[in-house]
Amino acid sequence: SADQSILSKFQIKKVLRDSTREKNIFIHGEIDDQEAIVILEKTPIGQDTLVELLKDSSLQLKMKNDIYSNYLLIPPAHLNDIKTSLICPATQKHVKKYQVQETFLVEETEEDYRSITLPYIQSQSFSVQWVYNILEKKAEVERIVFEDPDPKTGFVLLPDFKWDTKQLDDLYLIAIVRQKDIKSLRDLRSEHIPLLENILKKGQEAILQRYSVPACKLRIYLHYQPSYYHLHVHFTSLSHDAPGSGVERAHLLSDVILNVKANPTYYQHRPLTFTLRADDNLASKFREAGKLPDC
Ligand code: M7G
Repeated sequence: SADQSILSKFQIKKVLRDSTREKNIFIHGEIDDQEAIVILEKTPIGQDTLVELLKDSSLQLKMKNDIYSNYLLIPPAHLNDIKTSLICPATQKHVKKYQVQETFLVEETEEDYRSITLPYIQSQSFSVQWVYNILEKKAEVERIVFEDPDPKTGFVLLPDFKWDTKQLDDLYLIAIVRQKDIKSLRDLRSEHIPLLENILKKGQEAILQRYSVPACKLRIYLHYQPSYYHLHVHFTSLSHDAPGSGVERAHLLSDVILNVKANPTYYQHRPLTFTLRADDNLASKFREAGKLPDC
């Protein structure tokens, strides 16, 4: 099929990022004259595959010294796969997103949001077509783990793009809200409390049911800034160091609920801090406004 041979047509232009620690590589290239990004990642050794891995692999001794030895273990093919993501056609903004870049911390006031961030979001954020495809059942239909059809408090829960669902070690799901007019954390007000509580409770229940992972093992949060300005909530395994789960980007859903309960317009008025990438157009806007004086 077309999908079988697609990577053989990939012409490498540049390696955007290469992490020996995360064991992944992000490559910019072209497929049939279209810009493309390929992400290759070695996945965790799932505990449930251990017995098979030790029993059915072939083993080559590489070195031995006293009590110490190294082997090369060659697993059966189905335990040796590489998670592969493809974005095609990719925009220049995708290329920037995956390129290693210097980052700056910036504090965005209510006024900065109105005068800098909002116009930027409206003019040049990523398309959310993929989100609408999920909500309208045009893509990933069979991957849905749970859905609540309520137009106000409803959402769709499914595995994130970054999770191949093969092992629970790096569990990663997202809940996409049905309402289309909530861009981000900044838009959340007291009227959204029932929505947020619904996502928290039913999301936890659905993950317990499907994956037997209890709420106390989950990190449930929103990103600010997100890449995609249609409200969604991240559910990641507490034991997995998911990218974007650090304090400069992740806002725990439980804290968000408490903040909005204590102050209905908390997220409209509070300055919010996040990082900007040096080559991001939003960084230029903040710099022009004098918000990054030393950077
Ligand atoms: P974000 O905070 O807006 O941006 O989160 P980030 O990608 O910079 O973290 C969006 C989340 O949606 C990320 O965790 C993505 O991996 C995930 N995601 C992105 N796309 C394009 C898709 C998709 O097509 N399907 C699914 N299931 N998840 C996606």
